[in-house]
Amino acid sequence: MNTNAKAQERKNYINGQFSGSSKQFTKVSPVDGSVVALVHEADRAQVDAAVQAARLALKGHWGRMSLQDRVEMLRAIAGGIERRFDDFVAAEVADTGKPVALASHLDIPRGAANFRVFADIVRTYGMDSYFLDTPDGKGAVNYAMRKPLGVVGVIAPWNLPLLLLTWKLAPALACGNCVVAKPSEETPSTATLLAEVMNEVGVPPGVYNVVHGFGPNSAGEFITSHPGVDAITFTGESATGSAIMKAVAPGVKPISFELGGKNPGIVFADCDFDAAVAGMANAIFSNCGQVCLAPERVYVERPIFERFVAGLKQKAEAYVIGWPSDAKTNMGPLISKQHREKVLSYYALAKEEGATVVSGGGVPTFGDARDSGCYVQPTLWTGLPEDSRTVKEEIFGPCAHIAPFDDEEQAIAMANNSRYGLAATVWTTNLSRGHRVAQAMECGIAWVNCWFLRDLRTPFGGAKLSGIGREGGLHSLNFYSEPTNVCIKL
Ligand code: NAD
Ligand code: 6OD
Repeated sequence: MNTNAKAQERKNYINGQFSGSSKQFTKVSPVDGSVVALVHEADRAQVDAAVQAARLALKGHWGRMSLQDRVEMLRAIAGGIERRFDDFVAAEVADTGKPVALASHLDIPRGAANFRVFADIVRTYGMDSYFLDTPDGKGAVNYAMRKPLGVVGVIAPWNLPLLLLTWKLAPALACGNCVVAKPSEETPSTATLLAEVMNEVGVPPGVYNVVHGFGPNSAGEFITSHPGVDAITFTGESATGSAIMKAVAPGVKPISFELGGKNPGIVFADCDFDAAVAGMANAIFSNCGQVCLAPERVYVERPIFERFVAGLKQKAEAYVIGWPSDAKTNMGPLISKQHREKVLSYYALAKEEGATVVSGGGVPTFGDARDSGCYVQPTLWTGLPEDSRTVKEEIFGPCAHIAPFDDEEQAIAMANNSRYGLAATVWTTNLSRGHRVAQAMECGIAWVNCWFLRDLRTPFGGAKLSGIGREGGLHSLNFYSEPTNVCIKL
């Protein structure tokens, strides 16, 4: 697969039509700096048109479509993604530089699966209904029913572009909403391909609109401040979440936020050592560390500390960093030059703060076009105090600090000593301890002897700075719909 293929045009998709803009920006490959896409930035009028189209679609075909037909439409979208699987993989890889193997096994299959999962769940989605006794003996029937929220603004990040867009889009459509979506400026492509699929399978115009652009003073802000948008669902940085919260406050709109993390991994001396080393390495380094759930703080029980650090170092140094299309590659570049500067600033900061660099800490060199890309070395540190910025702040790169602990209570306290609360992973063969520690974690999802594994019907989201609300299964359907409580006196 050639990431240097001719640059693609990525247009907005409004009311079932692809529309260009007077202003365009280039999307460059993080692999070698070549231009991969020319992106049409939506102006305010185009965002208005997208919102207007979504409102009309709500009143039109989509609003009147039976649940069964909508479910069939969601399945058709999943099928459409699968039919164009190679196109989606190529587009995701070109934008992100992630290994083809990763996009083929995770991003694109999950993009399709999200539509199938919510097609299944929405079919059996029921609500409360009660019979009330009344003094006249005739009674009343009280039931609640759910309606779409209306027009939902979906704002997505760049790390798992199709997966995270569809994680919100699929339940929003399942509930009968229409959507104005804004993919990240770094990853405009799969959201645009999805528009082609929507067209191909006959999703009515206006149901799914895509507007390209940035956040402030661009499509992101035009959506969040738009009076015609009824709800905002957002995945991204906590600071962006805070800015969006301010923008939606005047309209008192529902929000669902999946935000940043500084996740702990806790490894007890009684763990299955090899499984824990492999599992933690995978959690820290997958997608070049650009996963909100990745542990950047690792706590290891003192008797196995040195051995564990050595084991992780060996794994870090075995990563094959390279071309996305090379089957041996299991680590790609960071998303952009700007993000690489941020990650490298933490590599420098860790040293200033007194870290021992166990592994990595720099930039790999290749002697070819990849030297113009955004690669960094997988990096591990020890020796930092818990209040150092490297241990406190989200870096979002392939790196982690490893610290020892002496007992369970201390491990829990260290893990919870964070303003974030997204995820935790605990490694132990003592299942009672696994339950105990998982339940003590101040976060939205706690794994024991695994990571990233979950049934999509369970709640997903974060505590503290890591988010507001939960999505997944019925939790998503609850967010993307509005109940009306009806009581009928008989
Ligand atoms: P980001 O917040 O910079 O951008 C996310 C999206 O918001 C982009 O589409 C961007 O254009 C848009 N945006 C930026 N400013 C905006 C504004 N003022 N108004 C409206 N839209 C705006 O995040 P990112 O760099 O794309 O993604 C990385 C971050 O996302 C990390 O912090 C990571 O932890 C987090 N993340 C969280 C989850 C989760 O499920 N909790 C999942 C993935 C990523
Ligand atoms: O698996 C998911 O549904 C999900 N929301 C994953 C988030 C990953 C963050 O980078």
